[in-house]
Amino acid sequence: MVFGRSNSRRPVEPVTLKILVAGGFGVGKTTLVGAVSEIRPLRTEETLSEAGRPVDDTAGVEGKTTTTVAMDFGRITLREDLVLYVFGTPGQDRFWFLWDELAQGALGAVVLADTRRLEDSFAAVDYFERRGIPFTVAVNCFDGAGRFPVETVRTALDLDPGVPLMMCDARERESVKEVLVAVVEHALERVDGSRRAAAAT
Ligand SMILES: Nc1nc2c(ncn2[C@@H]2O[C@H](COP(=O)(O)OP(=O)(O)O)[C@@H](O)[C@H]2O)c(=O)[nH]1
Ligand SMILES: [Mg+2]
Repeated sequence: MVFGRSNSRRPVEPVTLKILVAGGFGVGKTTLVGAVSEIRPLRTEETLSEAGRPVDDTAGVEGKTTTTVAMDFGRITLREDLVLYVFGTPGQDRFWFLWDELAQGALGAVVLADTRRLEDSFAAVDYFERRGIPFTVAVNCFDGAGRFPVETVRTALDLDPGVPLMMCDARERESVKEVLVAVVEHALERVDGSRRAAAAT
């Protein structure tokens, strides 16, 4: 049978999942999306203008001269049958109105954190907790930033025990891939868990 099911060479239609990347200004969201994307990432960066300077606090974000006005967008094929669309959320408070749009249909999220400015990631953690969107926290290990034990970061961010927390380098494709795989696994476990709970009732 030529057209039988056993024809394993038939191209598969991949499942596409949407993942958000959030975290404070300068934490490495644009870098992360750029590191993994197979397509030229869509970026909406602008040179920090004089006008933006009082709003965009660059203290501790040395050498950063651009700011993402709206968002980053990239795509990565994790497996032949699994493609992620990765959206970097805008870091600045004045773009909060975009978050609810971006969060529509998202499977899960990564909250990037910088140990020098952990408080900048509180809002993102809060946002996903409130909306019940599964997320993992990835500490972007900047050179010169203090290395803290994972548990210290967990306590400082007041994370639930079930939230995965990992270290990463937003510039390294393999490191970012590990983070994205962790988010997908975490989100799918949650879906699985609630299915089982529903079946038990
Ligand atoms: N040393 C180091 N620099 C990084 C890392 N990730 C990002 N950067 C730099 O930090 C700055 C801010 O990163 P960016 O991705 O623009 O932050 P965003 O505002 O969250 O999009 C840029 O100059 C990056 O090159 C990292 O893991 N290590
Ligand atoms: Mg950015």
